[in-house]
Amino acid sequence: MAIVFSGIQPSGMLTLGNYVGAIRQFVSYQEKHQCYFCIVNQHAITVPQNSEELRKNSRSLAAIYLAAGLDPEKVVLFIQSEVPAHVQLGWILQTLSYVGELERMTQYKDKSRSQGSSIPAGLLTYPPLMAADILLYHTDIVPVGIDQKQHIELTRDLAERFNNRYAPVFTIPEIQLPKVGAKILSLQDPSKKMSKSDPNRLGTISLLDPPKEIEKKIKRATTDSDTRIYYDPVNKPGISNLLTIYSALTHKTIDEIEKEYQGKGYGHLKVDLADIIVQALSPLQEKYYHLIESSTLDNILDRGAEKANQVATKTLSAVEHAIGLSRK
Ligand code: ATP
Ligand code: LTN
Repeated sequence: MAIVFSGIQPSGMLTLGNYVGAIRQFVSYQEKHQCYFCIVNQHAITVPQNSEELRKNSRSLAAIYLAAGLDPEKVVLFIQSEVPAHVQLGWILQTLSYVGELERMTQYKDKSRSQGSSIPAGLLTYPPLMAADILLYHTDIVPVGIDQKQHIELTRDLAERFNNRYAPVFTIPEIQLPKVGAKILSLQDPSKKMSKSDPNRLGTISLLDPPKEIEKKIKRATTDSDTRIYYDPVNKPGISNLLTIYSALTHKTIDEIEKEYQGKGYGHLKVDLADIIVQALSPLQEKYYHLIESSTLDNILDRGAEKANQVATKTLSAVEHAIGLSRK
């Protein structure tokens, strides 16, 4: 059975971008693959976090994973900091990483820009920790949005570097992007991706937004002065983003949607799209509010950490043995 691993940072309430680009893909793997899904809280602290918020967001992300349809009997769901092998292997992979290749990561460049002159070193050394997350589980497939492509390529390079230098311990993982919606854009600034830490809430649809909020945000989404509805991401990024969301949530092709809206205005498309999003999110929201109150969440996370620890410590031992860090 192929092994799947992915992680999401508990850095705020998830967005429609996280849903289409990541979580929805996760659910499709659980029947036929061995899946590990992680709440990567140690990645989240690469930028300042409030401790109460971080705790709340981690729990909330666990509830979202389950509300989206992940079955804890089929997948291993756990919190990164409860499996110490992640930082242990992360350190080892840092020693194999070159500062130059880490400095070339676009997520590092983007996130360090907003940190002024005090850039946390963890922002730079984030990718070897992400590589550790993936490599500990002998992962074959990593479902993510396109913004993570560069990190997955680095993970593959680090795995190969280790295997060549020491011993063939690691599986080389493959990235898996969604067919539609690998990069959902901000509704306010379609030159940027929709992001859960974007302070402009109008640009982002949160998975817990009530229907009125969704309608308002879609209605105010940036479009252009033309009135025709067609897909042209260069000249019409706003409307193209709305078409992408529409297609991702209905499984209609962009072509089919363009035909359906021939001769109709943006307002028409926006009203229908808001309704499609509300319909897609309402079952998830209902399950979420039920789960967040229940104590089963803690049991699931405890069991997840236990299973993840079993696999991760074994891989870490093999790595330490290959390097000569263990006594035997
Ligand atoms: P932050 O704003 O804190 O950096 P984020 O919203 O970018 O967070 P992550 O936790 O970094 O979210 O990403 C979780 C997963 O969601 C990753 O697989 C990422 O590729 C995917 N993802 C994030 N934003 C989008 C988006 N706008 N479109 C498609 N996929 C996305
Ligand atoms: N870097 C990712 C989050 C992440 C991840 C992972 C994704 C951390 N570890 C392992 C896939 C596999 C992000 O910023 N979205």
